[in-house]
Amino acid sequence: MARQSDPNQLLAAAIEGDRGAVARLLTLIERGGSTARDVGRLAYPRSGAAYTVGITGAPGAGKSTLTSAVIGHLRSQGTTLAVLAIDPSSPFTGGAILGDRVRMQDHATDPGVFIRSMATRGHLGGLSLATPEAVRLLDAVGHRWVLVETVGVGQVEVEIAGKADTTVVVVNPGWGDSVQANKAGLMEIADVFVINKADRAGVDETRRDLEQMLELSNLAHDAWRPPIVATIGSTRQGVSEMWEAVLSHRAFSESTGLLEQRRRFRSREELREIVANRLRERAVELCTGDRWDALTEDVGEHRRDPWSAADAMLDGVA
Ligand SMILES: Nc1nc2c(ncn2[C@@H]2O[C@H](COP(=O)(O)OP(=O)(O)OP(=O)(O)O)[C@@H](O)[C@H]2O)c(=O)[nH]1
Ligand SMILES: [Mg+2]
Repeated sequence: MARQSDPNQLLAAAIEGDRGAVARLLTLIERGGSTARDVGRLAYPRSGAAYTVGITGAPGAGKSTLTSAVIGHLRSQGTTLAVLAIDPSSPFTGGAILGDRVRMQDHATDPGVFIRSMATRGHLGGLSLATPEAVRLLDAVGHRWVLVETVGVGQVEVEIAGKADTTVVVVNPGWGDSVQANKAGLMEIADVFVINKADRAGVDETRRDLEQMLELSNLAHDAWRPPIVATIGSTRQGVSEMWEAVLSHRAFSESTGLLEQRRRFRSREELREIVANRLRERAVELCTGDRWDALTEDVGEHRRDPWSAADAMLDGVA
């Protein structure tokens, strides 16, 4: 077995198909810090061939059920894949993740699927940097399809969800009344809409609502128009149509240059975030020591305004 913490050896083992090594590397990424950066540097040159599909929507919309159905669909065609379930709040051993595990356990012993839940609570820059890094690792060890399940509630979650090559937004009949999702944000990132729980009433109204919102969003005539697919996750009804819609979007993105354009945009944003994060870490280091104590004392005593105190702290810092 590879030494437990050496990223080089772990990556070599992971590329040879050692699933434990992949899991261990993902844990290192999850923890953040300098080891996570080492893993990222090693994985980077080997990445670039995977295609990522984000599955997002309100809590309980059926994302995990659909993900599990998509796994079944792809595995029946002999396609291998990796799945990341991103949980923004629970720690790695938390209960919510167990829920995902339970629903995906049909696939637990299938060597053609790698499933992992990720949580990165408490890290600076946490999820938004760890998610692309985790995807890159799965890419580097040979996965060609990576599915990422994220909850589309807040701004940050929706931003993470929108970082996939194709984003599937899962809604339910009666979505119009739901307050548990960032609707405007989800409308913006959707490449495919899925109305799941189509066994319930209100599918046609929801379809009309979505179409109306698409009309209002003023899509350019040559832009991709997100298709709307109805599914029943629990019986897999509509799941092959949902996957067909993903494949159509992929073909459109690849042939029009949209994919390339999105990936460039994403890498620029990631770089910007890494720089901002480094500066934030540097700020934490900087705000200690005698000079800091003296300046905070001055500001506390109203002898000095915080702006000039900050200037004094930053004096000589590049
Ligand atoms: N009636 C009905 N229930 C469904 C359908 N799809 C999923 N469910 C049920 O809806 C519940 C939530 O499904 P999940 O797949 O866990 O939803 P999720 O979006 O992954 O939930 P979180 O990860 O907690 O945000 C479960 O009890 C499913 O069995 C469907 O098409 N119809
Ligand atoms: Mg889920």
